[in-house]
Amino acid sequence: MKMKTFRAASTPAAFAKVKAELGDDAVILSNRTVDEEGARVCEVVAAVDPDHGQKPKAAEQPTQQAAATRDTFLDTAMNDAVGWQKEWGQIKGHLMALLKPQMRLDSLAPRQRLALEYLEREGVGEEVLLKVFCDLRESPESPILPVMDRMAYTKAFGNGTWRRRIHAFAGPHGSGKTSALIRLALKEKKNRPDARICLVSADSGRGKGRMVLKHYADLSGLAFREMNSREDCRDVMSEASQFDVMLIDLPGMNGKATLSDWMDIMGLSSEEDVAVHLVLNPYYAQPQYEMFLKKYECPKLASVIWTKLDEACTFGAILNVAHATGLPVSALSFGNGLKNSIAPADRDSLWRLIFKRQFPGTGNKQ
Ligand SMILES: Nc1nc2c(ncn2[C@@H]2O[C@H](COP(=O)(O)OP(=O)(O)OP(=O)(O)O)[C@@H](O)[C@H]2O)c(=O)[nH]1
Ligand SMILES: [Mg+2]
Repeated sequence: MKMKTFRAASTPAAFAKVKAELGDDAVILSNRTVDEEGARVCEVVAAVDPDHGQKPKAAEQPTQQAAATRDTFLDTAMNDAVGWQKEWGQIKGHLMALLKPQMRLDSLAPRQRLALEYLEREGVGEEVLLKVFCDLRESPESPILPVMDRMAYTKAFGNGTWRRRIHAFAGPHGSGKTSALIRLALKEKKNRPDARICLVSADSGRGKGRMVLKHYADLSGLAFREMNSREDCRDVMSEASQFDVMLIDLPGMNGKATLSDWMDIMGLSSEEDVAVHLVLNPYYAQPQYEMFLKKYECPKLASVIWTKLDEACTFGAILNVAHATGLPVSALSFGNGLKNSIAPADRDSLWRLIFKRQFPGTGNKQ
């Protein structure tokens, strides 16, 4: 990864320099205004993977003989990840077309059939429906929820449930990362008034999010730090042991940038005590989820926080993402106000939301 700092009189001029030198694949790591000999200049730190997009040279391509081993074959296939995924998607499509007629709903108990039909209307994907169908058919006498527990589970955010001290909020632009972070921090403060909580803004590109975070930190007596470079990150991490909880507001990833690369560049990937929570809304189209899950995939990913539930009319995406990632749901947000609009997720609230459209603790229906 090649990293470089660019300075110019304005942000567009600095971005133009980045593009001219590092090309379109450059990832913007920070963007701020600095003082240079009395003048205000824009400073942009950008990085690019020099190997990105380069095809291996002919001499480096595996020979037919070498490709004969299983590992080399797999490596070669995975290097062509786009083609491989496309093919796998097609194979899955064919499999589903073959399996769907086997999914005979009349072989289920009536209430099981109703539950499955309901989930289908909620936008639960075919692959997930088939799994639910098989599980239900295996247990015709069983109530629905114990079977559904195999599809999705919760791990409530806060209140000492999580062993990790540092929690980073990642996700697409505007998904509700900063709001969720602030509201969960305030909840934690209320539940544990003695807890030492630090809010960290790593989203320097978006002045508003940073200001809002600082504002609430000042207002509520929480510590506030900024993290715009690898050095800042190292400093913030060195302070982590002084806090009980550290909540980091990560930036949305632009263009081809991935969270995993960003974490590597910032030095966060090697931090043991970090859990990343993916903040998503339940009303994206399925291909969009697939894209986000790739973009935000990283070894530290530990849960999904669902926000803007109040703006959604179906909740099937929650099960689809749980199935695709195997991650628990840690919080549910259902309003843009500060009060009574977010709740740590628990089993009861998850299934009430999905099957009854009730928001946590309110009994309110969508
Ligand atoms: N209706 C509704 N609005 C929400 C919810 N959570 C957040 N919002 C609103 O969504 C908008 C974006 O929220 P942010 O917290 O700024 O989102 P973000 O992911 O930090 O956005 P960026 O930093 O710009 O990427 C704000 O207007 C929030 O008030 C929710 O659960 N319901
Ligand atoms: Mg934000």
